[in-house]
Amino acid sequence: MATLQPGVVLWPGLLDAAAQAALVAEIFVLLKDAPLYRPTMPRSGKPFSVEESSFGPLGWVSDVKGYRYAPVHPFTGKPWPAIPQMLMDLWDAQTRYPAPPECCLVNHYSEDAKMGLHQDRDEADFDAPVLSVSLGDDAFFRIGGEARGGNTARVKLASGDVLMFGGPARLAFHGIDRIVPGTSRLVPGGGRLNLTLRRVTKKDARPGG
Ligand code: MD6
Ligand code: FE
Repeated sequence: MATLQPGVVLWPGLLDAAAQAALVAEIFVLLKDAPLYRPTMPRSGKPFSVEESSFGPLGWVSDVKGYRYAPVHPFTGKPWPAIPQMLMDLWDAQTRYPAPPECCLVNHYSEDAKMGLHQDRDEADFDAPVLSVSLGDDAFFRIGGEARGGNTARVKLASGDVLMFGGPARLAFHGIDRIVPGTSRLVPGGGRLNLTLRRVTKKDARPGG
């Protein structure tokens, strides 16, 4: 385990090869029901270079109207599949947060895909960390502080690595500069999958207030 900066914890290779293979197999079954699609940027409508889907009661979506969480897939109109139990257990073990994640965002990177510096701030609950699992090809992850334009550090994420963002880093800017194509044979068709588990609503929120 390594603390990269206050609130950013990396567990290199936390998932072994068997766990990674089982997880990828389960994800591809769920993606038949909730296919990967290419979201678009707010306002400009420019397509993302990554493809996305989600699992759980709320999925993260982006289109010309903005970023938000939605209970159904934007193209199928169906509820998202449940988050795999293995990821629910991983959330409990690594975050010890007293409420379950509500969204597992799936990002799929083919060789030219990247993700610009961003904050994860569409959640109502910033007390909960975000937990991220990397599968497949290596990627160069960039992390900075809470202000855009500050110093950043770069770390290589490999298949099976688990990263947690919370506390003082919950709103840190971060992104993926690029992946390193061909460094893994785990993901069918190549590339990288990243799963981010998020708590979206406040843990003591009750329907109707
Ligand atoms: C990625 N990850 O690794 C993108 N967000 O492909 C994220 O955007 C991310 O890894 C919040 C917390 C951890 C992350
Ligand atoms: Fe993020």
